[in-house]
Amino acid sequence: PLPARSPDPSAVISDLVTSYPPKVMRKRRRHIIVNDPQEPDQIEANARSVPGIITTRGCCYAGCKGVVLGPVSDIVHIVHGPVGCSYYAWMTRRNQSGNSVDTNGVPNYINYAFTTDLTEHEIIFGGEKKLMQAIREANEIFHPKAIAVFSTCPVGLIGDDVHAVAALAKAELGINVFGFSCEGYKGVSQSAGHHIANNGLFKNVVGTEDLPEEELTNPFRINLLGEYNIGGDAFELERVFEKCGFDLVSTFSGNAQYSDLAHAQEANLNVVMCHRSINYMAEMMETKYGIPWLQVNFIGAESTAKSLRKIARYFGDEDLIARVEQVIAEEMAELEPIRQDVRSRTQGKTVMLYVGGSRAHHYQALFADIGMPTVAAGYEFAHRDDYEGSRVTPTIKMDADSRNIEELSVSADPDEFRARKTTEELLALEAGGLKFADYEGMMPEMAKDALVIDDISHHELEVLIEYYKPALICSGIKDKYVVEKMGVPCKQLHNYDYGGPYAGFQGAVNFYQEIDRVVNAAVWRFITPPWAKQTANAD
Ligand code: CFM
Ligand code: HCA
Repeated sequence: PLPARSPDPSAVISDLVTSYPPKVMRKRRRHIIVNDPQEPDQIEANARSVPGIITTRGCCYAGCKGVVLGPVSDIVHIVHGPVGCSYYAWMTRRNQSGNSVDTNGVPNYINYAFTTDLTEHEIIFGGEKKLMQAIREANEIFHPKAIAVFSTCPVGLIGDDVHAVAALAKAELGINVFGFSCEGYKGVSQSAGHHIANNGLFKNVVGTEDLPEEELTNPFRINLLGEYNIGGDAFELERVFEKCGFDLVSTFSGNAQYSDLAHAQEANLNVVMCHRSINYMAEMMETKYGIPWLQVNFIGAESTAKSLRKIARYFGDEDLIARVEQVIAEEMAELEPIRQDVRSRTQGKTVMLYVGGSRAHHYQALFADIGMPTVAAGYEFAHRDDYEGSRVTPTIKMDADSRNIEELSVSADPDEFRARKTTEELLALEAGGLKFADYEGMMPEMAKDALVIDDISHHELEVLIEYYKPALICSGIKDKYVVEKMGVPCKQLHNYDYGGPYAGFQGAVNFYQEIDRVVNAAVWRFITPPWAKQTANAD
């Protein structure tokens, strides 16, 4: 629940938008909702930001290259564009890779920034030749398994055909080369880039390799979709999965190598962390390979336990379920004393979260672990389904006599799906009360009367700080220091500042301890926020 002394949300809303011109006011108003978890209201999302408003969103190229493809460590990612597009995306997201250079012969190019460095000459005469030259050069120096090419804004404007160049290079070099038309200006945010990346990966990489039979013995084979190994999150999840007995076939795309993605179709289940960035892949794999997917949240100890149980329940194996329970018990026993101790100092302190397309939801669970209520939250670029969730929880239903599928939640052709499973497997799934894509969203899990704001502007954030005076704000680099100058600590939930991992059990412990230090640091008391100074002057 919200703290008793929370401000009246309707007063807050009118102050949030009151200084805008009428048209902008009407527009922005539709992006702000007073939450009702039982009946989530419709929120305007995934719409164009109002020009002149300071948004924290990123671009299509960022979503495609930076987010979805970038973490794959042994693909050479060539940015076709001016040098700045490559340079300013270099290492800032803190996606990590476990393979050091040339471990087992698998290279790691994460520390490099490759670009064609488009200049005036190419803008006028075209950049395709320079791109071809860059691909050849990268191939000669590094001999990678694959090269991906990413278009930046000018590429679309001058009309370079990156796909034609990639096809020529593929034929010439005999390695997989593929391009992405992810020009920054496309769509309204990085969300468009996620979609383009998903489509390209599915078309050019997934299903191009197989696993040998001996690697298919564990039936609990999963892909982890939408986990990008920021601050080492994927390392912790790999540890937990191994302990539980799940075989992690591939992660899209944290700590991933090209081949992992190329044989991802060998998994039996897709578990989806960041729905926003990778739901397209889950849907396409379900349709083409009959692999069902379910949503998970490994942020927060309670959520991690819940998600592990969900996966075990899906497979329905008694030994697996028991082992998962044992892992949860062990991990919780270690974590619980630390959580209790931290909680004694964090209980009731409030937090606001404005991040991306999934963390503003997921991290609420981690704060709930230590008794910190979320008074307001929003995404930069998520869609309505990420906010409102879906009440549809379809199950598999079988006619036991004819052994036909009567009802199936997956969008795959039922016959094709059945062909991949034995009747016994299907009956077991049905008996286990299997729920496929049981969708979760931000609003159903937030307190009543909490404020939900999409694509928040800097102005609105300042108004909210004055009203709520939260103990902590979670956001990104574009507003971190504005917030801290107002005397409120700001934790970056994109790159975790210098910290992490925060996922899983050990990650949760890291986070509890850091948040404890941040919200209880004396330094914030010595900063006089601007509104306090204004009041003093007025008096
Ligand atoms: Fe998914 Fe992400 Fe996020 Fe995202 Fe991003 Fe990110 Fe994010 Mo920054 S994929 S939506 S586009 S969880 S880069 S690792 S932190 S905005 S909340
Ligand atoms: C991006 C990447 C970003 C930016 C973070 C921020 C990230 O959107 O291009 O604004 O602080 O996580 O690195 O989301």
